[in-house]
Parts: sequence; C-alpha cells; structure tokens
Amino acid sequence: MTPTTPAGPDHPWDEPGFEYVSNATAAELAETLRAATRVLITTHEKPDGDALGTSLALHRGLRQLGISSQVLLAGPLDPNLLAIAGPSDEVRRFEHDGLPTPDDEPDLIAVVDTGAWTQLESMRSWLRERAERVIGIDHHARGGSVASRRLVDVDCASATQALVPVLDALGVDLARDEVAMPLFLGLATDTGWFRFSSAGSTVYRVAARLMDAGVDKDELYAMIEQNASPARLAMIARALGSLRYMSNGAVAVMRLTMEDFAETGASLEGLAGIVNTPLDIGAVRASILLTEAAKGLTKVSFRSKPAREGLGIVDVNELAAQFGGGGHVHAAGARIPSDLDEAEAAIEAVVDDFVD
Ligand SMILES: [Mn+2]
Repeated sequence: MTPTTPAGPDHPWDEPGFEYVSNATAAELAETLRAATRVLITTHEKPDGDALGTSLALHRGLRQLGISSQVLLAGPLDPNLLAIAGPSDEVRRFEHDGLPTPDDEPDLIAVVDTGAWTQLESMRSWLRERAERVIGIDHHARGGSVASRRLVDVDCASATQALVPVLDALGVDLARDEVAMPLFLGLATDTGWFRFSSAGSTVYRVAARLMDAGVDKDELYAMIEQNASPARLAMIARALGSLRYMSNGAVAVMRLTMEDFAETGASLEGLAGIVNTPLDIGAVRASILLTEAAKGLTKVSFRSKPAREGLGIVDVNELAAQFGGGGHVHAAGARIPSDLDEAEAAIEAVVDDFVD
C-alpha cells in the first residue's frame, strides 16, 4: 500500500503512546546487518509486491556479501508474485514451515514494509521475545514497537525505495544477483506502475537507476500484471456484472458468490485488485467488493480514491470499523457474519454518512 496518514485515533496499526519514527540511519542498520551471521527477514501477512520485493532484495543483497539469511512469509500470496523468488532464494512459508526452529535461531531479524503488530499476528509473540534483535525498514506513517531500531521513511513510495540506501551503505551491487528486480517490483506495484501521486521525480530516478542495473520492466510487467488465469477474468466479469451504486453513484458495490467460485474455478487469492476496477469511473469515490466466504459469512473489501479538488475522501477505514474491520483510509476490510444481501443492506444503511 502507499503510505497514508489516516484520520482518527484508533488505527489498528497504531500502538497507543508510541511514536513510530526512525531511530536509526541507513548506515547504522547496514552496520548491524554486516555484523550478523544469520538473518531472518519477514514482512506483513498476505505479502504484496513491495513486501516480497523488499524481503527478496535484502535476502539477495546479504547473500552477495556472504551473510546467511532466510525470508519468512505468512498468509496467502499471489502465485505470480511468489514466482519472482528463484530456486536459490531461501523462502520459508509460515503455514508450511512454521517459525524457525532453535537450530535455525537468527541472530538478527529484519521486519520490512510494516511496523504494525496487527500485520504480524502469526509471529507476534515470537518477535516480542526477540525484540532487541529486531530491526525495521518501512515507509508507512503508522506502526508500533515491533523493531527496536528502525528506519521509517514516509517520503519513500515503497519499502524497497527505503531499502536502497541500506543496500548502498552495505556496498551491495544492485546490478548483480538480481537485486534490482525485486526492488523495482516493490516500487512499481506500490505506485500502481508509477501512476499514483506517490510517484514523484525521485521515484522515477530510482526506477531509472534500477533499470540501468538490469531490470527488464516489460518482462516484469508481463509476469505480474499480464499473467492472470481465465478464471480471474471470469470472476472480474461476474463482479462487474453485479455492479450497482450507492450514495448517488459515489460508491460502487460488487458481489461474488460461492457459486461464482465453483463455476469459474477461481480461488480467493486470485481476486486481488478486482475491487479497484470500479474506481475507473469518474464519479465513483469508493468501491466495495462483497465476497461470500461461506454460507452466512461475507468478506468485504473497501477501497477509496485520494482527495480531488472539491471532493472529499471516503474514509473506508472508518466505514470498515462499523463492521468490526479496519485497514487504512483508502483500503480496508471487514468480515460480516451474515449473507450477502444482509451485509449489503447493512452497508447501504450507513454508507451515506461516510460520503460528504
Ligand atoms: Mn509498501
């Protein structure tokens, strides 16, 4: 996700009383990494392109320096993204491999692209016990005390961008060992392939440097963005076929049923980003996708656009909170323990309050 500073005091990434800011420089973190012998690199659950890109780039950079490391990923992951990891990358999946065993005990842990305990649920207590050995590299404005020493650069459009100065301080050659490629992946995916407002001139300069270091952006784009299954397109068709509007056209709502999954053969993991499609419409300021996860259980994804002249934002973090969910101001989720019709009616009953 792009870094945002959501309104409201009770953001799920916050830790009351904790000020989430840098307390270490890139050079200091590089020195800590150089002194380590066994590093565990991890990131937020359900890793996206930036989370995976930052993890892999650090892993490959350390390998170039002869420092052993392992990447730990938790939660579902788009197979097109995971394909970026090569056979020589040491990737551990929490669901299959669990946490490192005592034999594998890391002497340093790097948490990247998040600093929020709520995004690290599956390894929360394990990380807490090792707090003094945890460093963080992030670009989000919100987070907690996960890492004892951290570099939080909210001016970076991606965590991979925030990692570049650390790799430079380490003396990693970005042009070797496919270090540049995952860096570019994070930068590209977190900026919507350089479309979002977060893609300023510095981002283009970093992207140019990574391309000069050998990144084949066309190949990467094809691997990530043009590699969908027919089932995904069938689900997009069904979602768009269900599209209706609330709040005088400002909010788009789509739904997917269990029958849609059964008939198309699509998986939940293959749905990422479908919720964004209605944001293509000029008048639409927020988009909601209701997915029937089980009979009587509806999973809801909320997205909203950045502010435009004369138009306020729809704070979907606040909207999702009405249903016990959360996230951030432009992207949030919730699980509503009712069927699709009831869930949609419950949203419709309150949504106007969030559209000014
Ligand atoms: Mn990110």
